[in-house]
Amino acid sequence: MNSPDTTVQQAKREHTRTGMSKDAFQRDLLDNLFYIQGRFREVATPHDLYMAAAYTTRDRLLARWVKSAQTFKATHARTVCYLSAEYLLGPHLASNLVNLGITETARAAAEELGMDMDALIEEEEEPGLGNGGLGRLAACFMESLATCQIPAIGYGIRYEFGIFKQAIEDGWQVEKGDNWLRNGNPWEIPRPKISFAVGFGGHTESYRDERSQVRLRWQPAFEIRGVAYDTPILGYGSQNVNLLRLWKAEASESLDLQAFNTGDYYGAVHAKIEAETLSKVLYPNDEPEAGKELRLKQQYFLVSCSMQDMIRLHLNTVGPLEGFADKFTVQLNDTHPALAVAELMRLLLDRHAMTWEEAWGITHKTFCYTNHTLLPEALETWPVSLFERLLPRHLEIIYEINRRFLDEVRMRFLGDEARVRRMSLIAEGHERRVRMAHLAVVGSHAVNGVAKLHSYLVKAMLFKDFAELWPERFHNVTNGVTPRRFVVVANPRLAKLITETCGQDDWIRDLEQLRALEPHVDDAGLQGRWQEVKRAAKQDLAQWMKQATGIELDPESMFDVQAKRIHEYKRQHLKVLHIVRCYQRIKQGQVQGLVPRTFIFGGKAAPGYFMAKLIIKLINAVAEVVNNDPQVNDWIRVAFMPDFNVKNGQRLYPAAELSEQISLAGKEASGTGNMKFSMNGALTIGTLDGANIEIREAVGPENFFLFGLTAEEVLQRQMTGYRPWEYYQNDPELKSDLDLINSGLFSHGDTQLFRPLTDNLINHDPFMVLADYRAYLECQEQVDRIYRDPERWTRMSILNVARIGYFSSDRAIREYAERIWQVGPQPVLDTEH
Ligand code: GPU
Repeated sequence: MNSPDTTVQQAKREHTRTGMSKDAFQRDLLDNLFYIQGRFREVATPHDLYMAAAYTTRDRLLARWVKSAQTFKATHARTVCYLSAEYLLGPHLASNLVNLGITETARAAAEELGMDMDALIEEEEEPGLGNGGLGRLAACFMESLATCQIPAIGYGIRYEFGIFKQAIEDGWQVEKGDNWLRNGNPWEIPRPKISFAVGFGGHTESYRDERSQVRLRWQPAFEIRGVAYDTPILGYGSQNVNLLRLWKAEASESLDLQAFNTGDYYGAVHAKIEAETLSKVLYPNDEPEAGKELRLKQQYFLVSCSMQDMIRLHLNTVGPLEGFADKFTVQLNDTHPALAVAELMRLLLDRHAMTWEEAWGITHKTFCYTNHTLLPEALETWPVSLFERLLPRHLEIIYEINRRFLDEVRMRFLGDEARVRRMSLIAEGHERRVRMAHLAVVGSHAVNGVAKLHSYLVKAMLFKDFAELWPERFHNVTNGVTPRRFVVVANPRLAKLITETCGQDDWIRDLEQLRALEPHVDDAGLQGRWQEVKRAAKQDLAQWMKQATGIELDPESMFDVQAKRIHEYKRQHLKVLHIVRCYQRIKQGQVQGLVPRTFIFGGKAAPGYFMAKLIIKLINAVAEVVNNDPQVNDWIRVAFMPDFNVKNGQRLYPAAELSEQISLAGKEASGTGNMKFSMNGALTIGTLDGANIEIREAVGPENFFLFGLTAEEVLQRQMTGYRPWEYYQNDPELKSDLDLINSGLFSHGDTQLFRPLTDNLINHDPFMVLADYRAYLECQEQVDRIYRDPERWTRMSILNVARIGYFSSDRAIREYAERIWQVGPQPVLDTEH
């Protein structure tokens, strides 16, 4: 509370518009309500109040933003450009308040006006500009870059419709449009002056330049424009603000003009609409869209606008482009932006008249590439014919990159034409295709995977030939997540308890300091409070779930959660088999040793992924039977959280006690949900896959429930021939669980509904669910045993948090900065504006 005296003094010192005191915040809240929303307190809707709070918060970060831009300009700071087709940002308000350090001030200001800050925060609709882990990683990285004071620009697409909203109807997933911009977006600033033409189609031609050199140029058939929309990304405990620059597609003016002049009004408007479809919608698949022309156009649109913008910035600040790779380092977030390699080459060759050698030297020094998957179906390739039609100049450049590259391969591996074919940027076959991953590896000086095992497999399997040619190019940077959003914002009670126990809140910007919890692990006082914090979060979730789904959760039971995209390799159906087993045991009276549990699922299925949608239906079908059977619903309940997104994830992580990370070993590149759960005190049951392995090492094997085949065993089984039906025939419980699913019990007598799923498991089982079933059940019994000893469980939970510091995205960013980007911090000073 400010006394009247200090308030007066503060008001004098403070900028009248952006003061950080409670009174200034309060005044501006009302001011913005009036001048921006045109409302007064009595008639304002919760959404009006949210908007007023958002603008009030935005005003307060603008000074930092401008200061950052000035600093980076003046110091010629080396800048990281993160190129990503996805940013799964989550709501901004709460996290910006935390990073500005004014959460309590804003809360108090709102409260005095009779507003509930939590209700305002709840009003915000999140920008769902991503599918899952890859998009959320980009968002965590942007926040950590600012926290680590590394100048960065995130480039992406301003999709008008983000990832669909998921509703559950009759147990099935139903997709609803995500019209997130409907009510306006207070966090972005449009930059109509920052816009670039992007060409498509047409042909290439040669001409003689002023020095009579023969050069090539591209004459596109049509052009559209990309316009910049900027969103500031705040760091925590630093004044640094980084830029997220998203491109919106619009009709190019020249095209408009042409049509209007010829009197073709309809044609002109139509062309505009056509152009705008380019950034209309995010592809809702976390695998490439086979042959979708619009998707390739989106990728090129992103890449072309971003590379042109970097060149503009370079010419404006540094000057001649020779030093481009010293000013910028560009990270390719998977292969979606890999075309940037060809686009930078084109710009340097055709627009800036460099020689091939000069242009390639710069390009190769500029790019780095992160691979996020080993799944063959997720590796992007595009038909050469599509390139020919859409990007003829880029295809020529890719051919020339390939020609020079394959010469190098031939020199190193004389006579090994099989290797040349394997490594080529072009896959030969009945339809020739461009391999985007090969383009990314050849065009970058650093390639990394996202967890130790994954990076090892990238080198040993996926890019084996490349690793033999260029071993020094390959790295590992294990993923991380931001503790600001996933602990401080999502779980304020836990944050408070940690701060009180550690005696300070430095852990928020230096997560390794969570170690200070460890000496207190046996302290009964801490354990009691730790349990209360978890209990309160479970109650919050139960309340939300009741209102959202009608399902009543019992906060006394263990909350066992699997939340992630629905995918066969992630094995949500293995979890279902466990639930069916529990159901049968309870029905048969075998409740000895069983612990009451609530099974909670969350996750979206790609709209065209039939099997994933059937898994959702199965979960809800089992839930319906289990939850309505009084014989079992004291023991177990099942809930499917609709529309799992960042916002809903923030409700889930604090309440989870058991985190399900049960993918088939070797399939999950890293996983990042595993880190979010553990950071909130959930214990993990998991396979030796992705970052699970490193989490287990960090928290101690005795504090992690491990089961299942190793990646190596998986490969062996697959080589010697895996026969899932043998498991089905030889394990009576497994057989009975699968048979029960087919009995119609969960499907109102329909014995065919789940056949595609069960038949696939019994006859093919590509992700070895049946092979890991028994080990999984046994491990779950171990979970029950330990849960029955709350002290022991709590101890393990505290140790998970105390030792999870490594998985902060700040650590990941520091590793990229040192090992991949060679870039250091550029602090922005806190001076009067
Ligand atoms: N991932 Br490729 C996605 O979310 N989308 C993709 O298109 C591809 C990968 C995920 C991985 O599945 C996950 O294991 C990883 O933690 C995450 O990227 C971030 O690296």
